[in-house]
Amino acid sequence: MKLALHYYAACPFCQMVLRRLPELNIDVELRDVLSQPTFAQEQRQATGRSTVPCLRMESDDGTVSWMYESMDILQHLQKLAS
Ligand SMILES: N[C@@H](CCC(=O)N[C@@H](CS)C(=O)NCC(=O)O)C(=O)O
Repeated sequence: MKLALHYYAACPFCQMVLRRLPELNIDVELRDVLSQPTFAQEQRQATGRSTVPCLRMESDDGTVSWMYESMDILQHLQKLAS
């Protein structure tokens, strides 16, 4: 499973997730959608939304799914980390 967090720095909901990442010790690629618009474009094409934070999850068979809501993302990452 490959994980990537779509975020931008000024977003407080993103900061909530970002702040917790070090303690979770889980490998999450950080994708700043403002400095890397192709990531924003991919997200919008896949989900029809551009809200951040958004967690991109790519399973080993290449299937990609997306998760919104900072609290849901945190809970999910906590589950994966434990
Ligand atoms: N309830 C959401 C709120 C997320 C949210 O409002 N994100 C803002 C940035 S701080 C956003 O992406 N707004 C633009 C949009 O929704 O298209 C969460 O907790 O993740």
